[in-house]
Amino acid sequence: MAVEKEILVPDIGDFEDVEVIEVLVSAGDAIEREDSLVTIESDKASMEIPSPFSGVVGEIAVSVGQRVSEGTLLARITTSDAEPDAKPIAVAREAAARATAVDAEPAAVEASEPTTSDEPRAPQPAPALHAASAARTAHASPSVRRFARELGANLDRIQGSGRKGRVLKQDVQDYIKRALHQGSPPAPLENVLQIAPARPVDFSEFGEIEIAPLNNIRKIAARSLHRSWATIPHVTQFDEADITELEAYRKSQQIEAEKRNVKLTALTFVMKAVVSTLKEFPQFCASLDESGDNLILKRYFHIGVAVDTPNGLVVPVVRDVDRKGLFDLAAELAEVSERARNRKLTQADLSGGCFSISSLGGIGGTAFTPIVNGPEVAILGVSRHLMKPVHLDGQFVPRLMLPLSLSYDHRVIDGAAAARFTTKLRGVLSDVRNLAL
Ligand code: CAO
Repeated sequence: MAVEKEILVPDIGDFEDVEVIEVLVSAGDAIEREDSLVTIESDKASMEIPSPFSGVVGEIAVSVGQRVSEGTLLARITTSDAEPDAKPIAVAREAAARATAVDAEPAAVEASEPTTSDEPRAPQPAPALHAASAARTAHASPSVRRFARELGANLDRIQGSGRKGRVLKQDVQDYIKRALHQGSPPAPLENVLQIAPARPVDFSEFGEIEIAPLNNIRKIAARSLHRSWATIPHVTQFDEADITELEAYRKSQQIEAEKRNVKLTALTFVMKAVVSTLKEFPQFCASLDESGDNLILKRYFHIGVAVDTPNGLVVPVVRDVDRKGLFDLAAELAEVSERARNRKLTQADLSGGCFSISSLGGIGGTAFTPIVNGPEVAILGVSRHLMKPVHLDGQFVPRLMLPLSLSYDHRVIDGAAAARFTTKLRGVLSDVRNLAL
């Protein structure tokens, strides 16, 4: 008979109130005992929490960004009756210690290798984020895994000279040396771009330095920006919208905005104009599916807005922009960016976007090349508007021009479509009649 069991965060040593940075399973997944469920990360290290049972995942009770401690419910798993009760994870504390020792020398880490095949696996220091399979099967300490990952070497292909075939740092170095000396293309290297790793530089040789650890927001943003930059073929289309009339209209609404206690900036109009344009260009409001063979077209209009916070960039999502008026949107934008700056955003605030806007208009600059916020396929950059001489009806007239930078995923969007999109967008922004959007 099937039985539903709860999986709680086990004893994770001194780790408390740590952030979930990855959820590795989904509801409905059939999992084996010891399959990793989530990755958690403290300021010092990350680790994976394994399932103590085999079974089928029912509810996932945590999401990325949520903070957990020992005892927090992670998931419910439906197991068969035959599945033995989980043994307490007696080695968790050691595992946590190993995780904090991520940069320790291999020998020191090896001494604490505690797990036997009969025991549930303790939370594991996270292996490579993108090359996890290699790190999972080879025996190596976290520091050696990290070292191999940085060099793009697949641990599975390296013969370990340590106890029980454990791969040591020296083994990785020898492997890389051999690969380079063979003069052959670096086929054994897993780095698909086949770029030689940069030589480490000791900057203190050249002057005084200070080490500033990156906070979690920056680290998580860095990962997704890096993923998007490396996996999406980007092209950026530039354009300018004449917003002279729009600006006059915006100013005419200031008294009403003050009455409602909202700040009506150009960005609110851009959000509405983008949605109006997306309706005509549905492939910009889409994501590629996992196979890469199908485009998932979204019939809703949830727009991500990049917010600059003291802790780094975050992109909360404003939902159903098509159904909201300008003042409501302005109020929501102010509210969500305030929460972003106070680190009060939830995972729900950060998910579900169709298309993102990054506005640097309040700061400056003439144009930039924003990175697509994958799995979305396009992002609009907005720069500072400027009064410019524009040739109209045989003479130069001063017009307020808003620079637009549309980056898009060229696998999904053709250059001609992108040019049509920005042309439509500038048309919507330029014609004050569109303000009754
Ligand atoms: N041109 C000229 N001025 C502009 C403008 C534009 N395109 N857009 C806004 N402004 C003005 C506003 O009117 C406001 O003027 P006042 O102070 O005189 O009222 C001022 O600039 C500041 O605006 P704001 O930043 O408070 O408001 P916003 O609605 O334009 O933007 C938000 C809100 C949250 C998006 C913004 O504060 C922010 O964080 N921007 C940075 C986003 C970012 O970092 N992007 C880069 C990510 S990497 O791709």
